[in-house]
Amino acid sequence: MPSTTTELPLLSRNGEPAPPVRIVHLGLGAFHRSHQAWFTAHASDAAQWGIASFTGRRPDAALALAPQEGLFTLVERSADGDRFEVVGSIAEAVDGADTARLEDLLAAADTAVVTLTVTEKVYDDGGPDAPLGRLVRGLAARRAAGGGPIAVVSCDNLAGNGEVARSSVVGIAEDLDPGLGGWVRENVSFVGTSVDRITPRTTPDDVAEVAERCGYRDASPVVTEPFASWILSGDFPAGRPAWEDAGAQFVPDIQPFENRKLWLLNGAHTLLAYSGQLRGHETVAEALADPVCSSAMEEFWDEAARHLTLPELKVPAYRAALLERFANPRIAHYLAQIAQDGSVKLRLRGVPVLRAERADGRSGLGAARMIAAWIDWLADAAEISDPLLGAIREALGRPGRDRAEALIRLVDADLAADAAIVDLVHGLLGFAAR
Ligand code: CS2
Repeated sequence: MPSTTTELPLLSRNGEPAPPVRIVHLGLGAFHRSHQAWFTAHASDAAQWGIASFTGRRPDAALALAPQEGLFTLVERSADGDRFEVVGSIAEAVDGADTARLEDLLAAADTAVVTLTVTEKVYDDGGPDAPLGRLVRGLAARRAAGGGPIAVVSCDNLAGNGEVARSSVVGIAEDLDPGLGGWVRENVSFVGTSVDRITPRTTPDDVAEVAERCGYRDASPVVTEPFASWILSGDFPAGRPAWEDAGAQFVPDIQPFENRKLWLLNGAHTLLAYSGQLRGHETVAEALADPVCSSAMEEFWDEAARHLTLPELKVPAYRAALLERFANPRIAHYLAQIAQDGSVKLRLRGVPVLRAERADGRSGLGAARMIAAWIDWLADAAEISDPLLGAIREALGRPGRDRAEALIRLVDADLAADAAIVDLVHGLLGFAAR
């Protein structure tokens, strides 16, 4: 065994070819690798499906993966220990600024699928240099080359992500050229999905552990939980990998599944992220062990569950599984990471439950508590990362109930116009105080 990590060989394909690119991905991050790249590598036809994965704002992930030929180690971390696996489905790791490569690949008839993990907030960003603007220019190249129909698969945590992607992409295409808008409508299938795999940030300790346990150097391993779920709904006009071999489910109607995931998993995350940090916790597992946080979570779950009525959703079993996943003592999932972009996440994770509860004549206390925890956390936070940061700061400058109302307005204007909701949220402030 060499004495230092630098003497170890770099992870490599050892002359074996990478699978041919037939999937283009935008948003090369850890979640893409633990999820879509892993599902693709586990399809029975994996040898025919390579991914060209493009970074978003920074090229770092491409710079780390390119020297190791797109390969990376997936560390599946369970309560009992770690399992290591080299994932080979990423055939090319590309700097997102390389739009010429993106356009070439999208123009190619062999490219059948585009997957997206661009984060929730990006779907509102119609700028030409934003990821969806780049995608539209790639689709223009496909139209010009006669590349044929293609599927776009959003893997972001948004209700109706397929439809949201469709309206953003069609809107940008139409602004560019009405003919292109029409082509997109007719040739691009927007597939809706619900994606799930808890994937915290990789730490330097994880990199060192892979070197020690695997005997090679990997600059960019990914750590994830054993659980993985992918539920999809829509057409793939140019084909797709046999993802069902890896456990993906294809359903006629995605919405109930997406609501279950967004409300129960992501909603609980958001509630724990704010209430937990207010109480001095750093990780999901720590917050869960605090009865103030866990009882707020259960209260919110009870509300959400009233609107998740399809028997196939198996809500009690799903909740039990979540408790186990969140408590995984070896996954350090930082609350600060989840707390980012709160204005967007609350809109998707808490507001629909609050509205549904009120429509049924109930108070929506559990969902209101999620908003209250956010407001308290904003007032206390050393660092806030949110697309509405300027407006948040302005609202934080106001006193008492006005502040609550201004912040609620950033999440949902209708809620802020309802005095009873503002009073409810305002009255809940401080519930997670230490
Ligand atoms: C989390 C998600 O950061 C967050 O907002 O709620 O990334 C969550 O871990 C994934 O959706 C799990 O599948």
